[in-house]
Amino acid sequence: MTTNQTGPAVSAANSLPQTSLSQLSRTLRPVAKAPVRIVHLGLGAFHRSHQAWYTHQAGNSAEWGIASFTGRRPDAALALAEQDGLYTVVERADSGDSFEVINSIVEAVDGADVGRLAELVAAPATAVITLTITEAAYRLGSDGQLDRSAPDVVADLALLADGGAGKGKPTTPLGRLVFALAARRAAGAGPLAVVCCDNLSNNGTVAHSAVVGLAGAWDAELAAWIDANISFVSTSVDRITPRTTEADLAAVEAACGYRDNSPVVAEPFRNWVLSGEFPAGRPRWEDAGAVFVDDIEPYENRKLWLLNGAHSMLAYAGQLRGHTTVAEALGDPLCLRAVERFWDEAEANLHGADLEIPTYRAALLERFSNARIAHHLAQIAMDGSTKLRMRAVPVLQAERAQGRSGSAAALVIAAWMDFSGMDFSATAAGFHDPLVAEVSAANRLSGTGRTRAMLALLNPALAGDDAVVQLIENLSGSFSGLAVQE
Ligand code: CS2
Repeated sequence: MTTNQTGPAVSAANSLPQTSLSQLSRTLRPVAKAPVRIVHLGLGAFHRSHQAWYTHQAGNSAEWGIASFTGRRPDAALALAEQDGLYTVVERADSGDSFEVINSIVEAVDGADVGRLAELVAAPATAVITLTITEAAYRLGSDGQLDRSAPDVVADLALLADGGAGKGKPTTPLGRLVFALAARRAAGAGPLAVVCCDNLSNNGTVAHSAVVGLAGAWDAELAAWIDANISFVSTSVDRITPRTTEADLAAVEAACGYRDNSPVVAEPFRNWVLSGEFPAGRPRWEDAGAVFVDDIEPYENRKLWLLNGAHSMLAYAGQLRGHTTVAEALGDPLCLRAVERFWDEAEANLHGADLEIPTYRAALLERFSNARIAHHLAQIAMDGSTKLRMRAVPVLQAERAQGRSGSAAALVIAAWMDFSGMDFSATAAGFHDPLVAEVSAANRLSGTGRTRAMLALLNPALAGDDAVVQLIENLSGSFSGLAVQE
């Protein structure tokens, strides 16, 4: 085992008595807890391996504590609160694991506690709000605007219209955020930065329009205040972080000698590119390698198309071929070939001197084939209708605008369609998508009608293009009937 030198002293494997992480908190928090200056929405594995890790590493980390709120369920907050916010990042390389205890999360809160959220966001010391609420949670329609007809958006708008503090509290992450920003405005606590860390193109702009759209439907003056006072920072985030398993808990206990109920396993690679203003200050994330740029789009597209686009290709093609993890799917020549062809198309539409695409592609192959990271395709396959709008549709559109077919990008969409028609009754993950009802309705059609209806969920303009519909229909079945015998 190796341990990371920058972490608190937990390096002596098995030298500690079997104990829980909370019992060690005094040793592991060498100084007093940092004050809350960051509020996070979306306390999950990725937040802990990425933003919380970067904050822990920042040179001024003692000044920047995070209060992290869960989304739908309280479990992650309860587990983390029981160990005083401390948890282990297991960095899983091909060559072995290293362990580091992270202490930047100073408060872990059930997302339903909207009162505490409002209190913290309204506090003058709070300078940054980070978001990992999932792509689907922005509730964007296929036109890229807030879908005001989504049932939970309708419900939140009704609650907000009721005065927010009335009978109930908003349940969507953005509804909660808008409610909390109203409290900040009322407190006169001034500007801050909202940092979107979800895999969306132009994620700062998207978060801005979704938040202002929701606020405006409630209170036009609040929307104007948000516009004038809240900086929406765009970021490209990257660190492969599969869901934590029981085996991971056991691995930490065996190597570190303490029981951690909330460890997180991640690859050694990490990347964070940010663009935007921080009117109330920020941690020195650059100390941990974060990069601040003026124009984020080329970096964002490189990551969304090459990494996430390939992930989606592998998720659908791989599961149609009977694979379970990214590394397994990449080992299948048919899937690898589909990924390489998709990368060729994406690359032709990525411009920027310092993007170093060949190096980036080579690194991706290495990262994806890290078989010690069991990254489940079923996890990546979720919410395909939202993800493909960012990962495959732009490449297909760019290719066609150049007079080329875009068949590799179309293949991602065809694989998603085929995948959505699989029999999920025997699978634990099932088919998970914000448009599950619409997908089921489309799957009751057949032939061109089905293809067109599915495509309309991603992009109505493409669905109106007969040539694209035909292209995708012809590609349907490319990975079916070829299931690999395990
Ligand atoms: C994945 C991402 O689940 C998914 O959709 O493509 O979570 C991916 O692992 C991260 O963006 C890597 O940084």
